[in-house]
Amino acid sequence: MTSQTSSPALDSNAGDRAPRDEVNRPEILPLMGNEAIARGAWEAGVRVAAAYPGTPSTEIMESLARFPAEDVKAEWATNEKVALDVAIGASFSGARALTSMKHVGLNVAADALMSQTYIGVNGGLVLVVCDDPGIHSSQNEQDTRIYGQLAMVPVLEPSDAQEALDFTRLAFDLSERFDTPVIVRGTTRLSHTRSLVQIGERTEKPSLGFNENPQKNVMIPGHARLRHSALFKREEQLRQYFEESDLIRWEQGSQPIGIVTLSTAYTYVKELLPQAHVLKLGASYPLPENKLREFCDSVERVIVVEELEPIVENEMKLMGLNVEGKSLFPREGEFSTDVIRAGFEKAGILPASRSRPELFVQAMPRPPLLCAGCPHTGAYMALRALDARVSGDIGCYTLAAVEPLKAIDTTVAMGSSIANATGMALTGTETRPIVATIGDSTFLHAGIPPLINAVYNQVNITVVLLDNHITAMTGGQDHPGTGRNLRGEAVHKVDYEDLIRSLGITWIKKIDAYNMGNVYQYLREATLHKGVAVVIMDRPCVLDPVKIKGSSFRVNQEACTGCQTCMNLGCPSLSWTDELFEGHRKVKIDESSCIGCSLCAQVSSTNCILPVEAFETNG
Ligand SMILES: Cc1ncc(C[n+]2csc(CCOP(=O)(O)OP(=O)(O)O)c2C)c(N)n1
Repeated sequence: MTSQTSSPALDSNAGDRAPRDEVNRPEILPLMGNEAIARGAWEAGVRVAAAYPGTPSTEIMESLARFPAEDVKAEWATNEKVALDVAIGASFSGARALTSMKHVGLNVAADALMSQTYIGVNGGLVLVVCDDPGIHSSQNEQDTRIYGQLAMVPVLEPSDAQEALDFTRLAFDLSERFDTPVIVRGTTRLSHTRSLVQIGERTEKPSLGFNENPQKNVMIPGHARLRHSALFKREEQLRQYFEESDLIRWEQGSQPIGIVTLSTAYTYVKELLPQAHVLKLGASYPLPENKLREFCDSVERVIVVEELEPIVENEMKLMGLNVEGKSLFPREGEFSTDVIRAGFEKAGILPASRSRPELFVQAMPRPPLLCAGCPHTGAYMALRALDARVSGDIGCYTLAAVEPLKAIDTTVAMGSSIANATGMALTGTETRPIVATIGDSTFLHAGIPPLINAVYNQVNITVVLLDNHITAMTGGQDHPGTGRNLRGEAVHKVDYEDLIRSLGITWIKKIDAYNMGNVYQYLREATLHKGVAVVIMDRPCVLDPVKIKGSSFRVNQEACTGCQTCMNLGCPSLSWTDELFEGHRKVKIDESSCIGCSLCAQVSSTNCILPVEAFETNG
């Protein structure tokens, strides 16, 4: 399952690549930011691209996979570090390479980045990292630009889809010219906004071949010390470049106010203060100090408008420049025209707005819910009944932490569940059975080392592997456990039972996640086992590859006592009747959304839920 695109040249499944002459035609297309990034990389002659999915970055690799296979090998990797290392390997071999990830993915990949920045590149190496201001779909809100400073690699900051293409293309040139990995930083707003983009042709980059240079390619202390000094020279060269580059754009205004801004914040500034002087930074690291000084000298007051952390503001203050920024704008959450307007009002630059009529009807807040028939539901229902201490992980199943399932006690980061459970077990103070729950994609991403560690350290924990045969949370991407790659080709499929057994675990049960009797029974048995026990919940996601729909179920209203057991599943197809029957409501099922998983019928205490056919035959 891949995301939709509207680009004629790109509009196909990842498996069906577009013919070469079709994609090479220059034209103007409406592209999503992520598609534009993919296009920019392809035009730059990228040969190898690898990623692990993560909102808002996922469509970059899906889009790249639609370009001709002979141009670019675009692959899903098992995690972001693996993806970056694959790209690094391709760069070593002289090809242009790209990896893309969400902001937290860079935490996983950071170890490799922090060495690679010393090594530099052979073929151009670009990391596209997409931040999630406002935490629409993540576990935190960190600002990738701090990694740019830490790794001393240039960070380019497109503000719209055209720049997404242009900056990505340029990033490869900068990478080779300055011998550095380059970060192209996006945000949700950039990734998922669509606008008209002038596309170009692909520039073929013949392979540079492997560069035999152990002093540069092998990071042992003696080499790393020399390379560390090279970073400071490189930083200075990049600074000089940005001083002159048109990535830094000074837009003359008629007001005595100067705004320094970047990324999508630029577009809000232009909308609100069309008359201000604007210094638009196409790159946030390293900063062009002379240009910034000149700009500050030319206006009476300088305000920095940047989403998330005060990176540019603090740097400018360190330069001794008198600027304002986070005293006016929040350091958290996503920017919008309203947020920026409020800051300018506080600064006295815009008149305080009267209470404005609501322009949009606010959508009713909806609680996050697992899908009707989600195979993760039963396991959590059972774990609640077992009164287990559940360490959770990241995936659709994280939603079982909230009402009504409320069956997860902790969730930290991808792959944390098993080691968190291990730590709980090591304390010896937990009286409840300790259970880690983890999805199949997350298990392959970062769940295997902690499972080895749990066996090694001889703890008593149960691991529930929620195998829905897909990466559901990010839209249904394949992974090594699905037996298909990004191009839709059949590849080796990981056998979880064999894998887990090979780690020294003897208690393994694979069960159908829809068989509630087995789910209760085997989870209970697993928690009584001494050592590490693994239960594999085996059932495909209801949305993969198309929505699965079996026979719907219906409530026999006469028999329903309103006992609530079925409602505890949190299934969105179930709701209470509006009318009262002898003082209480009964349950009804929306038959159009019910997919017939039968979980509600199985847990019902009065056997009042039956397939619709049962009602039809009984009249
Ligand atoms: C480090 C990191 N990379 C990527 C993501 C995005 N992401 C969230 S959950 C998830 C995987 C979910 O797949 P799975 O574990 O199989 O559970 P499912 O959603 O299918 O139930 C991904 C890729 C993330 N949150 N953190």
